[in-house]
Order: sequence, then structure tokens, then C-alpha cells
Amino acid sequence: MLSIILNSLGFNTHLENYIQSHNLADFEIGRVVRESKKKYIVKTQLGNYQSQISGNLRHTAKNRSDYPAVGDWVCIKLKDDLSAIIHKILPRKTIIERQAIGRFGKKQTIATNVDVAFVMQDVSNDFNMNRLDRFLVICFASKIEPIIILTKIDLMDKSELATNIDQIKKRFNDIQILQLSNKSLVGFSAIKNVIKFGQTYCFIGASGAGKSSLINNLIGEKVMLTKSLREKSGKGQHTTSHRELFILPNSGILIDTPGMRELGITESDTSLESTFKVIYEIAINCKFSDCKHINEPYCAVINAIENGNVDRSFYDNFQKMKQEQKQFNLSKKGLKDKEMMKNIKVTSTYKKKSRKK
Ligand SMILES: Nc1nc2c(ncn2[C@@H]2O[C@H](COP(=O)(O)OP(=O)(O)OP(=O)(O)O)[C@@H](O)[C@H]2O)c(=O)[nH]1
Ligand SMILES: [Mg+2]
Ligand SMILES: [Zn+2]
Repeated sequence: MLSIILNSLGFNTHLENYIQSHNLADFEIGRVVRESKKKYIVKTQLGNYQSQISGNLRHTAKNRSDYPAVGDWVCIKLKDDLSAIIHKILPRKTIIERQAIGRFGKKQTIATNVDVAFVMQDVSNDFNMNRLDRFLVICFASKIEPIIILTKIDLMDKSELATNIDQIKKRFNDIQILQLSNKSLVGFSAIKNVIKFGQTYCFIGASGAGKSSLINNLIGEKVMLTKSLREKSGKGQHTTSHRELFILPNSGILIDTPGMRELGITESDTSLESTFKVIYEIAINCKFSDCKHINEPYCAVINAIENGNVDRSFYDNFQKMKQEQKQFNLSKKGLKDKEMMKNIKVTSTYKKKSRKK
């Protein structure tokens, strides 16, 4: 039986069937609504519980993705009225991740079980098309539908806004673009209408884009702290420093995330094809099927750049990300080989020891 609370958290019959068929009915089921330094708050139909992972889960965890993240459905055992232990993470529908900062070949989980990603972009003072490309790669790598929300439209004139929107449409002709002022609330009702009951929406974008401001406006109270650049003590400091999930009454589920500065991409094969679709479509007309679009004759992509049909910076970003993806795969392979060598060493030391006995 689906409880009303779990239902409004996005619980569905698919999860219920999994629980039944895997004999997990003795556990309390909840969703991770907040995570900070491997401490979790899990919301269940009985209330919120401060939770830690079980020893077993910790010992078997190999990667960051083996730990719970905001958005996860988990099986817990209650310790008392306030705390619980997480024993199992239920299979994820989707996982948003990026390359872990400074740790090549490793990934960092941003949120899980997300249906739609709102890619928030300040269109006035901090408009950055190449960053937008990166956020979209992250969405496509996770197979999550992106919707672009351009914020702070109150701070610019209409013609400048229209030019920026045209620029985005030239790159991405089939992604929905919404406009918003968190101040005057122009565009707010259109965003509210997109949000559907039981669906999970993750807000991603650079620091200061207005993610927490929009969440506060949707919830109707100040659930998240928001700050202007002026109010921040250090330059580039993020206002939101943790990920948190909110239920919008009778509507969807919202996940706020800290602004991301570094957006390293991971290995997904199809994410570049989806993000740079415009380039891939043009490339069909290159003379050579293995054309790298660098200096080959009769290259349709180079031709499109020269004709102004494709922005050079879009193309440059594409080539750069292709390189990064190669690098990620090499680093990942390097890490795997290292791990394998370690295992071989451990096994041979073990064998030597047991022979001595
Ligand atoms: N004029 C104007 N200001 C906005 C708008 N949206 C947000 N702001 C302001 O921009 C600043 C940053 O907004 P936040 O909502 O904190 O941004 P954030 O994306 O959550 O930033 P991080 O938590 O650092 O990732 C605040 O001072 C907001 O009041 C908008 O549409 N128009
Ligand atoms: Mg914020
Ligand atoms: Zn070509």
C-alpha cells in the first residue's frame, strides 16, 4: 500500500514491487532528503531520521556512487525516535554525476532518481554559453531531460535577452527554454506549470544563478538561504553548500544543489552526441566518414563554421570536451589497472603466507 507521504515523495509501484520481490518489507522505506559529509536525513512516512550507513554498506562501497545520495530510496532500521541506519540503496532510475574535482577517472554523485534537470543560467551578468554546454552534457550523460531556465531577466532589456535566446536556440533547437525573474516573478507561473506531481526536479547551475531563490518562491517560504555577490564575504563563495530535497505540496519534488564551478565530464558515449547534435547532424555530409573536422578537405562542419551556421566557440567546446572524455576514460582505465595490480599483490602475499604455514 502506497502511503500518502511516500507517494508525494515520488514512491511508485515499481519500487513497491522491488521491495516485495526482494523480501525487504521488514525495513522502513524512505528517501534521502539531505546529505552533508556522509550524514543523511531520511524522510519516511513516520518522520525524518538522522541516518548513517551500516558497516556492511561501508565495507562493500567501492566508489562514491555506492554511497547514498540525495534523491535515493533507502531501506532503514530505526534506532530510536530520531535516528536510523541505512542498510540498502534501492536501484536508481537515474544518477546525475560529474568528474570528481581533482580526482581523475572518479565520479561525484550530485543527485539520484531525477526526472527533469532545471539548468539555471543567469542571462544578464553571468551569461556563459560554454558552461551551458557542459551542464547539458551532464544531463544527457544521465539520460535526464534538461529544461533551461534563464534567470534575472528583470536586469536586462528585451532585445539583448532575445539575442541571447537566439544564440541558445542555434545550438540546441529542441530543448525547452523558460525565462524567469525571481524578483518580479515574470515567467514564474510557466515554471510552476511544468512541475508535475510525484516527479523529481533537480536544480543545477552556476553559483548565483538563482536556484535557491526559485525554490523559495515555489515553496512560498525561505527554506534556503540566498545571497548576492555583494553579501558574500569571499569571491566565488557558494551560498548553498549542501544538497537538499523538498516536497512541493500536491506537486513535484525539488532538489537544490550548490553552484558548480568545475564541470568535468565523464565517460558516457551518447552525451556528446546529444549535446552537440547540431554538429553531428552536419557531419553526416563530410566527404570522409572518419572525418575529425579539423583540416580534412570537404568537411561540412568546417564549412558550416565558415558560413556562420555553427559558432566557432561551440565547435571549440565540442573538440575540448571530446579530449576531456578521452582523458577521463584513460584515467579510469589507469585506476582500474592500479586496483587490479593491488589485488594481484594482495593475493600473491596471501598465497606466500599460506604456503609458509
Ligand atoms: N534581479 C534578480 N536577482 C535575482 C534573481 N534570482 C536570484 N537573484 C539574486 O541573485 C542572488 C543569488 O541567488 P541564489 O538564489 O542564492 O543563487 P543560487 O543559484 O542558489 O547560488 P548558490 O547557492 O551559490 O549556488 C541573490 O541575491 C538573489 O536575490 C532574479 O531573477 N533577478
Ligand atoms: Mg543556492
Ligand atoms: Zn568533417
